[in-house]
Amino acid sequence: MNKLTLLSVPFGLGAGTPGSEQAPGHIYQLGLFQMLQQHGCTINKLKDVINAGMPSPVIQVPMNHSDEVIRTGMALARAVKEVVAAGQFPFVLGGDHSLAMGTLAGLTSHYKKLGVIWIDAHADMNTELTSPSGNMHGIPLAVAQGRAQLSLSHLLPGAGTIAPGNIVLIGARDLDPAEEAFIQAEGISCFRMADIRRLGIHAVITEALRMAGDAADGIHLSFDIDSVDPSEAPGTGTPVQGGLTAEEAREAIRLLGISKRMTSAEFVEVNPLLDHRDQTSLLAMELIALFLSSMKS
Ligand code: B3U
Ligand code: MN
Ligand code: MN
Repeated sequence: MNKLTLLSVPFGLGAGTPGSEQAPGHIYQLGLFQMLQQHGCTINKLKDVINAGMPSPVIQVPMNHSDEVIRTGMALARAVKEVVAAGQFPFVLGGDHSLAMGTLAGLTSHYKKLGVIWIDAHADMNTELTSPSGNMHGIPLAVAQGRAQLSLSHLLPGAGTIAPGNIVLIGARDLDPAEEAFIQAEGISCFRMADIRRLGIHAVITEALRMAGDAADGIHLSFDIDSVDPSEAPGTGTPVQGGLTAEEAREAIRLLGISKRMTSAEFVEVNPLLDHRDQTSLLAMELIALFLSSMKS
C-alpha cells in the first residue's frame, strides 16, 4: 500500500444536527492510533483540515451553511490533491458527508475516471432544488456528477465529474423521490438492503468492485456510518432502521481492503453527541483499523 496520509476534518455544518465535527477528536481519544499500531499500520502524516477562511466562489447555493461547506470543501480538495500528487493514500475522517465534495474534487483533479463505492443509508443525490432538508450532506453525489448548481470545479479548478456508470450505492434504504427517479433514469447501481440479504455482502462487494472499478483509474470508498443499523450504530444524525449489521460492515470493509483496488477512502457521519456509551465511535474506530490493516496485508 502507498504511504498513508490521514486528513481529519472536524466539520459538521453540512448535517442538520451538530456533533459530527467532534468525531475525529473523539475517535483519536478513544485510541485509534494505538489500535492502528497494534495492527502494524503506520500513518505517514496527519493533517487537520479546517475551513481555511478562503473566499468561496460567487455562486448562490440556497442551502444551510453552504458558505462554510464550500470553504471547507475547497481546503479539503487542495489537501487531497496534494496527498495524491505525492503518491500517498488519502484517508479522510469527518465530519459530515458534505465534505465528500472536497474529497471528490481533489480526487477527480487526478483520476480522470474515478469509481466510487458509496456505503450509506442515503443516496446523497439531491440537488439544491430537490433537497427536502436544505442540508448540504444530502447533495454531494449530485454535485460530483455535475447535476447541481455547485460543481466540483467550483471547489477546485481542474476537478472533474464522476460518471453515473462508475457509482455503486450499497445499503440505501431512505431515498427521496427525485433521487429514486435519477437512479432509475441513469441506471445507477444500487444494492438495497433486500439485495444484500438476498445476495450476501460478499457477492455485493465483489460486484461493486467490478462495476465501480471496470475501466476506472481509481476507486474511492465513501463510508457513512448510518449505513449500519441504529441498533449497532446509534450515534449518527439521520439513523434509518433496517441497516447493515456491524458484522456485515466489517466484512464489506475487509473485502474492500484486501482487494487492493481502493485508492482513497473517507469515513463520515459519526456523531459522538448522539451516541450511547461510545458504541458508534468504537465501531467506526474498529472499521477504520480493519480497513487500513487489511489493505496492507
Ligand atoms: N435525503 C435527505 C436525508 C439525508 C441525506 N443524507 C442524510 N440525510 N444524512 C436529505 O436531506 O437530502
Ligand atoms: Mn451520506
Ligand atoms: Mn447517510
